[in-house]
Amino acid sequence: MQNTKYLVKLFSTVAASIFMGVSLLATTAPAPILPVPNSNQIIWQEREQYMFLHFGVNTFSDREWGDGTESPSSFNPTELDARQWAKAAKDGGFKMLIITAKHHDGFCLWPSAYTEHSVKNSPWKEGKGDVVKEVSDACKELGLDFGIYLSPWDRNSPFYGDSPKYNEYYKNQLRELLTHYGKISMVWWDGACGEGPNGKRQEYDWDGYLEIVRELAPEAVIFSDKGDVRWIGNEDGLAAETCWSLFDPSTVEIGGGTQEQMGVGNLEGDTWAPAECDVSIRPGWFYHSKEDSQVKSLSHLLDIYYRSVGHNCCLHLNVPPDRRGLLHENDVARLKEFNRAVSENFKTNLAAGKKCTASSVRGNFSEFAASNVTDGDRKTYWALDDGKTEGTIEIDLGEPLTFDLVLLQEYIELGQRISAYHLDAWDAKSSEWKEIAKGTTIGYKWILRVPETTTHKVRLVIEKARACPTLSSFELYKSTYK
Ligand code: FUL
Repeated sequence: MQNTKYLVKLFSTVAASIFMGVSLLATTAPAPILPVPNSNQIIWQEREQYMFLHFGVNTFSDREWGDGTESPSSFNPTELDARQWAKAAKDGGFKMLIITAKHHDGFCLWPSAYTEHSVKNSPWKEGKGDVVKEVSDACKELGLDFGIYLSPWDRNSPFYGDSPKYNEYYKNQLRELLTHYGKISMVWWDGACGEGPNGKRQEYDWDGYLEIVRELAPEAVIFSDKGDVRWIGNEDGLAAETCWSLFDPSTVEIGGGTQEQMGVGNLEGDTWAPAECDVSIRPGWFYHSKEDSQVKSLSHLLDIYYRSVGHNCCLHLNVPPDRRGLLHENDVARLKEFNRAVSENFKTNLAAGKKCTASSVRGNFSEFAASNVTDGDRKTYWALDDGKTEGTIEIDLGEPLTFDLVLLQEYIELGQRISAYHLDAWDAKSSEWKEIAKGTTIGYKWILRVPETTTHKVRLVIEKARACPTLSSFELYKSTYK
């Protein structure tokens, strides 16, 4: 008996050492520094931009927040066409649509079996319509991902404030949405909370809600103050000059996160929770005809783009359908312009395939060569040896070229590492390096807008990092649209 035990132990020790030896030989890559993104979060981040659709009874009452007393008969779009929404999103370069299946007024855009306050009691399609289905079908048809906003705050439900009863109601609605419409890629939770008709404040069962999403929509990321994706802390679509995807959820209450807590993230955070920048293309979230002339300008949207997608976040741009059930012509035209401008500005990477050299390369392995940053492949990266947290990478353009945008990416699969850097351009006249930009974080993507610079050499100097840095892109562009 003793002998058998000994042999089993010996065998497992030998097997473990062989396994470790093999994996050490096979992985020369830097060890991940925690926290790191999961696969859903990577897919989310790579979408970069997706669209919000605020639509419901507010569209017809001309309000931003309904109080729950609106009659379902007010909901009557005359030409609703979710394909038009999806097409406009696609033409704008957006990869996913998120619909307000239920906003704070409690009106449901799908025929929920748990309430009468829904499209089923509206004149639209004689009560036989389902907006959520139309949007999810349009997304499938046009190859977009689809997600839902389901407001926990419900000013119509008689159960609201009777906490267990309302939680059950909310969970039932979640189940309906997560099982009837195919793949759900995002669940968007607003933290707003109020009192019910009984004068009591509703206590949400966030853990219970979460369990349902994980079970029924395993591919979905959850937007919440304590979610897979956090809020950037403002509704202007703008991230700060430092933006960590690392976060410490214990510092916030759901619905209570401030810009200071949410914006920068936490260098010491133990959770990967990158930020989303949400903003409306118009002043309001819902459609109001008086705002037809207030659609954000192209330069405003570009500024938002640089400070959201270009600041390690995703952009969630709201474009509200109007009373016809169409996106307004002005918004559709602006979306097209926006996509044209972004595509044009980032069309020609002046550094592509140019000669790159670095202060050092991890183990001198070609797998981690400096040239990985100019090969246009996010999955290949330059890396330094363990313990090295400073380094320089230089691109020789071969001739003087002019740029005003610099795009940097870390290989976030191994964690976000870099915390301070600067960018130098070679000044041929004085034969010295001149600093043209300074930064802190990079993460998935950071875009630096620099003064128009003409040079034949640029370098990135990494000054500080949480662990040996990885860099997958170092690209230079000259913008056409400002
Ligand atoms: C806020 C809501 O109160 C607004 O109406 C809108 O839905 C926005 C996206 O979130 O908290």
